[in-house]
Amino acid sequence: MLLRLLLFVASLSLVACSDSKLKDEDVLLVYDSSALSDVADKPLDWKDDVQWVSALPLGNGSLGAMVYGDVVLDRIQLNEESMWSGSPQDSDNPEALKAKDALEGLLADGKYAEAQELAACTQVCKGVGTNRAKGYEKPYGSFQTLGDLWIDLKSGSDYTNYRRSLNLNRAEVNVSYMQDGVTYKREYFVSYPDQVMVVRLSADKAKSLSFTAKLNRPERYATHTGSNQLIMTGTLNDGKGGNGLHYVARLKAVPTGGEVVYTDSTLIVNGADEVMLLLAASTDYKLEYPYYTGRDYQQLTQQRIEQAAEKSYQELKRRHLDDFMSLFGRSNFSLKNSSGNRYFTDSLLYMAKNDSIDARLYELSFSYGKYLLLTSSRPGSLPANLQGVWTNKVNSPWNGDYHININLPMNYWPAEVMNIAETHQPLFDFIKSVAQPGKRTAQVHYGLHGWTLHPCTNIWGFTSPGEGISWGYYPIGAAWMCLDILEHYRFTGDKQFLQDMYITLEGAVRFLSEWLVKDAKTGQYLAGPSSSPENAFVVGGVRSNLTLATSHAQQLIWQLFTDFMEASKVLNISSEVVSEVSHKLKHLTPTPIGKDGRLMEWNVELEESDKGHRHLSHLVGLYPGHQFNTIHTPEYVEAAKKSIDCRVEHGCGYVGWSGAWLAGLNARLKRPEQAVYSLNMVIKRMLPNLFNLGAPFQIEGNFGVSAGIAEMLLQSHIQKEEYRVIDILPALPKEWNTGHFKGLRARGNFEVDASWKKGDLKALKVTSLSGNKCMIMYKNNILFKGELLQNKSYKIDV
Ligand code: FUC
Repeated sequence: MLLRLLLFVASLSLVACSDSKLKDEDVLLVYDSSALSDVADKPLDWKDDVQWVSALPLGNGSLGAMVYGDVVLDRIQLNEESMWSGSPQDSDNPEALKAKDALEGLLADGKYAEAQELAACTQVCKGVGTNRAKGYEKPYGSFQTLGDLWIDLKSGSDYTNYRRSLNLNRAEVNVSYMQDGVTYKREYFVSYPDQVMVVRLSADKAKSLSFTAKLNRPERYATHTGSNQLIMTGTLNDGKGGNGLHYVARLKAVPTGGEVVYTDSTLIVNGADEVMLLLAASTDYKLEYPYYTGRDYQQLTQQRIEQAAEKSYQELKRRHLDDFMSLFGRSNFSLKNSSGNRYFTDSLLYMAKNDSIDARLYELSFSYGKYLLLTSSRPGSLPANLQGVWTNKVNSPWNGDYHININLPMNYWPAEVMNIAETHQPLFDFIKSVAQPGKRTAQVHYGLHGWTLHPCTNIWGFTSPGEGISWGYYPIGAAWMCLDILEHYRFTGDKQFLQDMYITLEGAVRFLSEWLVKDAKTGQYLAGPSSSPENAFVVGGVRSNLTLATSHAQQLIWQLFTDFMEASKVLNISSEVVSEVSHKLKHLTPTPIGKDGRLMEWNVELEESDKGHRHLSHLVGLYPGHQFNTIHTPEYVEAAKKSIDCRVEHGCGYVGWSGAWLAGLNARLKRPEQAVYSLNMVIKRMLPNLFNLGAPFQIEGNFGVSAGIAEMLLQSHIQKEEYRVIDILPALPKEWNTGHFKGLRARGNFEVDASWKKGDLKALKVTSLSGNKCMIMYKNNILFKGELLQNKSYKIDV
């Protein structure tokens, strides 16, 4: 490490005047030290976690792999998106409805402590719910590791020239080293078109490859051989004392030279020149309410592996690269003062932790979020969960589930702006699916129409509240989940999609519209009993969480209703729900501003128990929502600044996603230095493989950072009359003095490229993919106002 740092210092001037243009193949995480193998036999302890977050992630939405790349005993930790324990459960609690009116009454009278007590025994799920994040042996379940592929090369002699890298542009890991005069290479990728993982081992001397491969997992597995494959199968715990999902993983070797022998527990290769390993895996899970099962996983995986084995390595690779590079390459971001790839990723991180953030790390962070979304969320897959598609545990942190009160929404913040809207599809399929059990929850808990869900959900359609009020009572969940629907439409202009999602959107709207409480004095509409995740206030020394009309709930409802009205207008739909929502939207009680000028978190001035709380829930209307913005609501913008500054002053931002959220908020406030400061908080704490550190690894911080960077470069959330406002470099910090971005998307279906030098915009190209009107702004000046013809690129005078 020391040597690398010295090299860095010595070559700084060289870096500064070098050509900073990012070449495709430059988007790399690169390491020169081998992952350690001394913890290989202890798969679940903390030491292993340290190794795990040094391993390099690959994936295709459904399959995930973490490549350790060790010379002697390679380990590839495996995931399959639906490896979930648990099973469907009825956890809706009829006691909730009986107490609903009393709860509203107590809150209307300001009797918060009593309300909290009543809620604690009524407004929670029936049964054990998520089991407070230890759901793996309960019906709630947990996302689990598929296990490990071990490749034991049994060669203990010294090696040199070790290098391990992850090429983000090609979604490929490479390992190379020299041993006994032979250069060995390994290439790993997970193919979306062929739905298999491919590992090629090669050497520059014939017959040099001999190894034994195994598959195992921490529990519930057996291996056998058949059809020239090593096969691992098992059933997962259903959480009710029986068996849940069935799974299979199949491993096959295609050698050049040498021989392959399969036993019931191993795949042995002797004296090959080169070997291609193929792995396919699946469970019998189906995203179909109410049973969630029925996929022919055996047949599917058998077909996938045999079809892949008929193709050459080159063909599989070409198909993988054609698919991945065409998506990844649509956008990029590059800074002039970046060091390119001269420095190893761990050196860049080491410097960052010592307050010297190389511009390269911003570029990598931007690209990494894009990479991780493309590898954990693709059409046909489940959405990216709390850890994307990667976990090495049987009980993942927070069950590796879907948290709605920030984490799942943040996962998708970069999807549209980074021009990879395809990654958004799994979220929409999932929303449609949870809307079904969510209908039952809306009826049982609230006696209302439509559907809802609370802060935690899983692949089994769990939509009830959690078992604790402070975090688990969140009737507003569907509102946040559904915001992505209109965002996708605004970015793509896809009316068919909007039509397809309308009923689901209407269901969420219907529930919330009925849930509103009319204030007898003002006639305004207040959100029902709700929390401001996961903050508390203190009254008379007692901590409570619930009030009517929390700012968070009011803002989400405003956004959802606004979105619904827009969708109804686009689709030319008028209905009773539309008229009702149009009326209620006009009479929603506004977010109040406090005596100290801050945007208030609750609808009366209450002292927050944690002034630096990590959640920024009462600012959701500023970002990612559109309710508050610099053009239409300057007074709220000022109040938001005060709220944010107070939060930061008291320590907010040190949880990855929280810092990333602050970056986006500050970008919307056009505060570049605060935005980059927020990003730095997250970047400095990244794990060795650049995974975001939540408390353990949580992926939404990675996505939030990418989205935050994009928000600093380009904004399009404001519609002014018939013009979409496209703001170029709205929050450019001095650290990013010279650079360019390409292929970012703006709402209204525009694609934008820009370059700048010494802080000034130098070139700008805008393409309208729908032929829409826009107003292009730079530093508060209008560069262009008018209509752009469809599919024509315009160079805008700067
Ligand atoms: C929310 C957050 C926690 C964590 C969890 C997964 O509940 O408050 O910090 O991110 O989700």
